[in-house]
Amino acid sequence: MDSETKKSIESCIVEFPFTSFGFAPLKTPETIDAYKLWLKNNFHGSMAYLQDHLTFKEFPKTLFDQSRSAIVVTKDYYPAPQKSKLPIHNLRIAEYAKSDDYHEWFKNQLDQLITKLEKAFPGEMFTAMTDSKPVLERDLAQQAGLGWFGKNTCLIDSKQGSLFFIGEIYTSLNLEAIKAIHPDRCGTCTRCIDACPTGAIIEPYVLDANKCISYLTIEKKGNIPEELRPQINDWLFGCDICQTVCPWNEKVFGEEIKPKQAEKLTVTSELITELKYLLTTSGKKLMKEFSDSPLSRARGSGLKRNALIVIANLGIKELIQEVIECKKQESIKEVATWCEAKLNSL
Ligand code: B12
Ligand code: SF4
Ligand code: SF4
Repeated sequence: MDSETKKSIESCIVEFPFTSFGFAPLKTPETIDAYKLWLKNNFHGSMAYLQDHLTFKEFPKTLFDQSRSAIVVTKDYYPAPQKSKLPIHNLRIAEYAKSDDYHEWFKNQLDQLITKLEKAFPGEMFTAMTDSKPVLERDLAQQAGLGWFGKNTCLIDSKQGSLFFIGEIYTSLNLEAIKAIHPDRCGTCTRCIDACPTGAIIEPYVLDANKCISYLTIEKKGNIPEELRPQINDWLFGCDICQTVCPWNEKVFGEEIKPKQAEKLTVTSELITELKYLLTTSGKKLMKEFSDSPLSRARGSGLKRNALIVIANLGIKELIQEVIECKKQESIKEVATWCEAKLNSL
């Protein structure tokens, strides 16, 4: 890679509000064996697509003809770069979900970057992705020098923390890394492992998704195992605990990031109104209202299921009638019955 190529790409990238970027040649990821073991142990739960993606992740050049390397980009999501129009402001949702869906706006920014790159490099191939194609993104970003794998499995940068998305552009250009591999700075710290309410980080760098609140509230279809429901506490969608306790995020974002998950939410009339809205609005209407938001990933029935768990955990007896009504819907009947029993036992 000559310095002209590097300079030319950099001058295209700096026009965008990205957090950091680097380059990585496409090769078998260093951590592919960890990925294979993770799948073998069924830590991916019902996310069967992660198994189907194995070959493309192991041999990245097979995903697109001509691709040889990747331009890897990160974008901070805290504070929210794009305020979403969600009718939810009081319930606890993961920070990344407070913006519109990054699969849209971040991907659009990457596509706009491609338009510039195509002008600068006519005849070369570029394809943008962010959590949208079979790419082992944390490994790729680590190879591009954009962070280290934390014990919570998130990629962390000592200046940016870990509250960022990863996106990449595969290209036919032959690019070499421009940044050194980031050293592991977890040291003897185990804060994320100790703070995880469900024990999902079963050992440093290994997460069992079956136990993770993020998986349970976003990805899992159907019922959530009863023994895990109390630990979900008041998380309606996603979970940030293993990141907000991390000293590297505290260092970047200050004390404000720390107490976010410390105590239960106060039950206010606004909070009750939001939960009532989730229970009484049809699944179809919820999907329409949340169409631009990451929350749509859980679908209407998933959001209602999560709301019922939050209601039970916060002991919101004011919503008992709405909870009983939910028993009429087959997909949430079991959790509504469980929630009713919890409220009645108070
Ligand atoms: C499936 C998935 C999930 C699953 C499983 C998460 C997981 N840790 O695997 C669930 C639904 C739980 C999830 C949750 C979240 N996710 Co997610 N998720 C993905 C997805 C689609 C695949 C991840 C994957 O391949 N997992 C497989 C396992 C084996 O990989 P891993 O856990 O990352 O582990 C790696 C390292 O730990 C390392 N490793 C393993 N053993 C060892 C041992 C040593 C010694 C070392 C050094 C390293 C090491 O190798 C592994 C493979 O590279 C990616 C997008 C993509 N295409 O890559 C986004 C992605 C990882 N998710 C992302 C985000 C933002 C989240 C959440 C923060 C959302 C939220 N707030 O609820 C949480 C974070 C939870 C957490 N602690 O990971 C971002 C992460 C950005 C970052 N800074 O790291 C990604 C990259 C999406 C994106 N494009 O931005 N996610
Ligand atoms: S996201 Fe929450 S539940 Fe999942 S590993 Fe982190 S702290 Fe545990
Ligand atoms: S909390 Fe500690 S162990 Fe966990 S990722 Fe952060 S620095 Fe590493």
